Amino acid sequence: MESYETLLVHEEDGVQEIRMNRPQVLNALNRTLKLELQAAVKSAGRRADVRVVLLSAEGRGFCSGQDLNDEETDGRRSIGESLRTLYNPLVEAMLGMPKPIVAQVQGVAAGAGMSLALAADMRLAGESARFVAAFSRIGLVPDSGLSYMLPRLVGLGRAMEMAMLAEPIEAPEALAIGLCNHVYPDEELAGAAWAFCRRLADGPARALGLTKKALQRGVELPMREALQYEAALQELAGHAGEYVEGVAAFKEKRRPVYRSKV
Ligand code: T3D
Repeated sequence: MESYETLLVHEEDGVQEIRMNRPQVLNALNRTLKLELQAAVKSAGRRADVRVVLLSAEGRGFCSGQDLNDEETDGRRSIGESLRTLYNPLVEAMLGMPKPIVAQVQGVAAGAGMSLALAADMRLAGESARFVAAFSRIGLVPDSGLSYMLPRLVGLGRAMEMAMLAEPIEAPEALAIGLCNHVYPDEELAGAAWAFCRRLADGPARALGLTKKALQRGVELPMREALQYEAALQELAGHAGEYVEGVAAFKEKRRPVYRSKV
């Protein structure tokens, strides 16, 4: 396994935890962290034995977004270039990976840190979690996929308000509006996240990868194309051993055992 300067990586039972490790700045994204996240996520995507990725963070915050001390902020630097080379490939790797990614969010997820949480497939939050679309606070616009993911998760009007006023959305509200999937007491969050990921890792990895694709495309396609796309994916799933095992387990009244890799 690779070693990193700004990440801690740990694997067990088909789950790979990628933990951001710059707690002193609430895991602000400096160049090294962005490059290492990109490398780690791509590597997890390629590894057949990694069935689920857990994106987590060290310390009291999940991620405070772009490290404001790491780059010039005098208005002359090309932020577009920074997004195209450092942030967008990471977000694309997360969305394109045919495996579930779960974000474990405690404390603040701000700016591009919120975008990363939203690029995960599911979000488990601690009671301390707060999501802040901080971009407008410093005169920027939503980036790193936030403008794409946020309206899909919470609806256009709500997303507009969050992006323009940049007020923190606390855990109970985040749960109520679908910004996170579950909220746990902070001290139980890590255990709950691992249990959640282990359940996913016990599932039919190939079918879950296709499910991710189906739902991502389902929110974009016209109804007829969505039906066609489902049929095409189901054709793939139906010819894989997971389906045979799933039905056999049902008939034999036992739990299915899925060993397929992705
Ligand atoms: O290339 C590009 O620029 C691409 C663009 C990327 C898009 C973005 O992500 S834009 C958004 C950038 N992020 C922000 O604007 C957030 C800035 N931070 C904050 O507003 C607050 O720190 C938080 C709301 C996130 C948390 O507040 P709080 O009170 O819980 O903590 P704090 O005391 O402000 O922060 C703790 C430390 O972390 C502090 O350092 P210190 O004083 O203890 O030495 C603070 O300076 C540092 N810190 C927090 N956020 C960042 C940071 N240092 C660098 N960059 C940060 N983003």
